Amino acid sequence: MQLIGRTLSPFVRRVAATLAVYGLACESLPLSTVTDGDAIRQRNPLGRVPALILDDGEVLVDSAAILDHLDELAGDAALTPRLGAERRQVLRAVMLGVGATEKAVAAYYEGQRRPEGLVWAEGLANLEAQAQAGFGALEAMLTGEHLCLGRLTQADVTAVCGHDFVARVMPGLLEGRFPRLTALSARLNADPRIGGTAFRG
Ligand SMILES: N[C@@H](CCC(=O)N[C@@H](CS)C(=O)NCC(=O)O)C(=O)O
Repeated sequence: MQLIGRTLSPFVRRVAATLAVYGLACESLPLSTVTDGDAIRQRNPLGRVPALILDDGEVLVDSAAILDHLDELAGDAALTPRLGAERRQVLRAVMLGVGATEKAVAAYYEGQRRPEGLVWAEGLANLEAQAQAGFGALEAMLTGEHLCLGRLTQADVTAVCGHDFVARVMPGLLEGRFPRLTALSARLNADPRIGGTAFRG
């Protein structure tokens, strides 16, 4: 398998971390959406990362669809339970993490990638507030070591990948507001399977 994209992207990173937790071998092709657009579009017409190329050449796009496949490979060790109330609970927390991260990524593009003078301040503030509300909901859920089920799940992995992205590119958005999430990040990053996927660029 080959994973397309740099782990600066929280969506690429949650795939890379999940691969590592499952012990699945995968080559990394760290293409950047900023400088390698053509090469990414050859593999994903949307020009987005992550994409996962399977050994037979099939290409999976979007981290959710990729994780769905990896969970199938992992069987009972999957980080998202297969059925029922436990699955719903984990997926709710995963989607809060995904949603908060999507809003943070959009805020990053609005605030830091747009030409100066073309930034829509009200829209940016709204995106930041949405991201903070999502992370705030996760913070409120974090009453123990993990977000759900008292053990490591995809909710933890996704939340930490989103948190770490924001801590790196927009630290002001976190600014001590989410201490339990920050502590979860420290705990998960101490695990080399997850810490080893942190972007070092
Ligand atoms: N829903 C997608 C989101 C992926 C995504 O937004 N990737 C960003 C990098 S963080 C990207 O490729 N942006 C480039 C673009 O959309 O042009 C997923 O979960 O994989």
